[in-house]
Amino acid sequence: MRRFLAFLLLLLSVALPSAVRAETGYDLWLRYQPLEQQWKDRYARQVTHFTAASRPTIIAAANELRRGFEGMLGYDLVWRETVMGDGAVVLGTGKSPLIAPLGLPLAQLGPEGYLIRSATIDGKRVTVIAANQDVGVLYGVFRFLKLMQTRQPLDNLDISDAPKLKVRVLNHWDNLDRYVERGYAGQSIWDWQKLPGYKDPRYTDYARANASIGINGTVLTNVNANADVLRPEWLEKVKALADTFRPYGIKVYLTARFSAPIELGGLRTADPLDPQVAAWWKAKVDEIYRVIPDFGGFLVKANSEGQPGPADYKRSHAEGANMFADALAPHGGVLMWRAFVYAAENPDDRHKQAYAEFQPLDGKFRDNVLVQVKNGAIDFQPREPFHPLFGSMPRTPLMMEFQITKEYLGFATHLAYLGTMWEEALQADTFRPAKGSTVAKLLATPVEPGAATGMAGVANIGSDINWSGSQFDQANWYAFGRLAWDPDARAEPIARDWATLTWGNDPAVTGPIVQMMMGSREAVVDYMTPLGLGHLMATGHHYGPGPWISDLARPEWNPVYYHKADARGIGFDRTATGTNAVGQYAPQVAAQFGDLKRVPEKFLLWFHHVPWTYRTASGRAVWDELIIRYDRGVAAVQAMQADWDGLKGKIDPRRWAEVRDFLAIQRGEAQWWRDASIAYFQSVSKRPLPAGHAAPAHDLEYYKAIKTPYAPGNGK
Ligand code: GCW
Repeated sequence: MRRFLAFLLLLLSVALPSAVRAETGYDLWLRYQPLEQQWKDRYARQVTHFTAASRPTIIAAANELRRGFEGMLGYDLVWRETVMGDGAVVLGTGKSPLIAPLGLPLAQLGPEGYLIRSATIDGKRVTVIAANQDVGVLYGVFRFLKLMQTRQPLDNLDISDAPKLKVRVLNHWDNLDRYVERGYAGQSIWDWQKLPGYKDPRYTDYARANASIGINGTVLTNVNANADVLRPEWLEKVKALADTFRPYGIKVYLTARFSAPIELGGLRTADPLDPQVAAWWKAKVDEIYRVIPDFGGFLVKANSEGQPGPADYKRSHAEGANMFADALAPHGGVLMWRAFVYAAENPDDRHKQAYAEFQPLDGKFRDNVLVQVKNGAIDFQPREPFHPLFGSMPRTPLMMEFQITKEYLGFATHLAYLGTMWEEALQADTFRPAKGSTVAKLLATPVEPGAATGMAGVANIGSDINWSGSQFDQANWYAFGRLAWDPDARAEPIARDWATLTWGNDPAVTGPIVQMMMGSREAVVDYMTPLGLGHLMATGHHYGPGPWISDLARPEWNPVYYHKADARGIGFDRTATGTNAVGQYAPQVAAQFGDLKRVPEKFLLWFHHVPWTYRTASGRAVWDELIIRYDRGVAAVQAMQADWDGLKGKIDPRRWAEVRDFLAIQRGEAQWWRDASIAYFQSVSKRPLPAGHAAPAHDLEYYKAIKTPYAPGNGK
């Protein structure tokens, strides 16, 4: 009997179809699962071998092709350097002797674009993946593999693409002890202690994943910076990572702690106008470039949330940034300077402070400076209007900063696809200088020919086996890369691509998944911060609701500062008669946001303080509407749970079960948000709940008493 059982088990494990084999999520969207037989047969005639040069990036591209073919078709492509035959995939730049005679229109593709073309060489039908530089070939190979992953025909190809932004970087808020600020996916993947001696193979997979979506840089360290990373022994570790990433077209950048000349250099000041300080930085930068010749540059957070900066010496942000920029310029490095500043001493609306400080500096930054601006003026809330700096500094390269990690959108467990949020920010019309000047357009238009452009995403990557803390958070990494490549791209097709690559090609699977993703961020908005509310999260770790919090040292740290609810009404008056934050936008935008009749309802309480009885678009009082939104949010999570249940058996069991359990956590936390928020706001408004909407399960004191001091990711 026992033997029979063993036999049965063996049989089972052999017979298990690949679609239900346990997957962990480690392979991300590069799973290269076996194709259906008809596609194998079809592609097998079209791709037989490949020819390529033997430079590192081309080798990386060829290795990826091999990996893809082995996974999808079950065999390796043979590398034949010279023999040309039908079905060859030819990789190379326009200078390659096989490609040059084709006279391909490569010129307009720039250094990173690519072209994929069906062509005839020596009478043989081949596919050419060509570019001006090797990295373009690598990008083309990933695109080619995606065609196969999504079952597209490979005959008569004529595809070309090029990134619209130059600097496409991840920002890791990773500390040197591997703690990740706002990280919900485990520890930092940089195992500093073992570097440079041991290079975890995971670094290569990280580089592959990034290259596959066009990311070309990574800031390894937290913006709340530690100067130690600039010490020689640490630079050796950084070099090891840079060497691993280089073939994938990824440059490394570091955060520079403004006070490093004092902490490391023993100087008495870090004043950017002090010649000794400038000389110290110049020497440090020269040293870095001796170790890492293609070092990308620095990212600096200065005079914000306790970080040192030029204001400590009564110097401007431009004076601070330019000192670094001058040291980096001879090496071709860039300096990314964050506009995320607000000051304890400044009583003005926090919404206005970055604009007030930076806008007057337009034109005062060196050419190799990018000012890095968060999508909204407060801080990565589930919904914010676009930052008024976009369009307001026409002579300064501005880059976008999005937060991929979900500090304010439910950490790793809540399913929230951020593509829709980012599309909303990118497609916002700044009206500067004129109608149609969307944020996307401004980002992609250099302020003068050749000037830098860019986008940064605060990474959600950690040591968890699935990289991002959840299967669905991988989609946010993916979407960030795609939008950094093309800020005019749309969230839905990106979600569709990701779903197909990540969950398989069955429309019965991808259909519901895309639908879940597309509604998911709005659900979070509804159950956390509906109708333009924001920053109501509990203090410090930002886990869970805390709309009642009012006792923190700085006014703008308190949720009550943001919602301003009282017996009469709710919302932050930022109109001309309030703080006039609307005055920082173009007049057309200000006229819309500032007018109660015209403001989009999604921003109602962001810009206006209204009585509880204020009639919203639905005809209901804002109080009733608020309750309805909270419940709508919870219901949307329940609907996602039902959708997911319907996919049981169609998805490999381990990933399916993980998502099911995370959705259950999200459901519980959505309810918590809804109940705690209603209990609090009701204690202020003293109004009854609209008919059919249940009272919170507990009283307000119960929710106030919930403490979660060990919630992950808190700043230290
Ligand atoms: O979102 C807030 C976070 C801080 C972060 C800061 C910033 C790195 O709560 O943890 O610090 O913004 O963007 O600098």
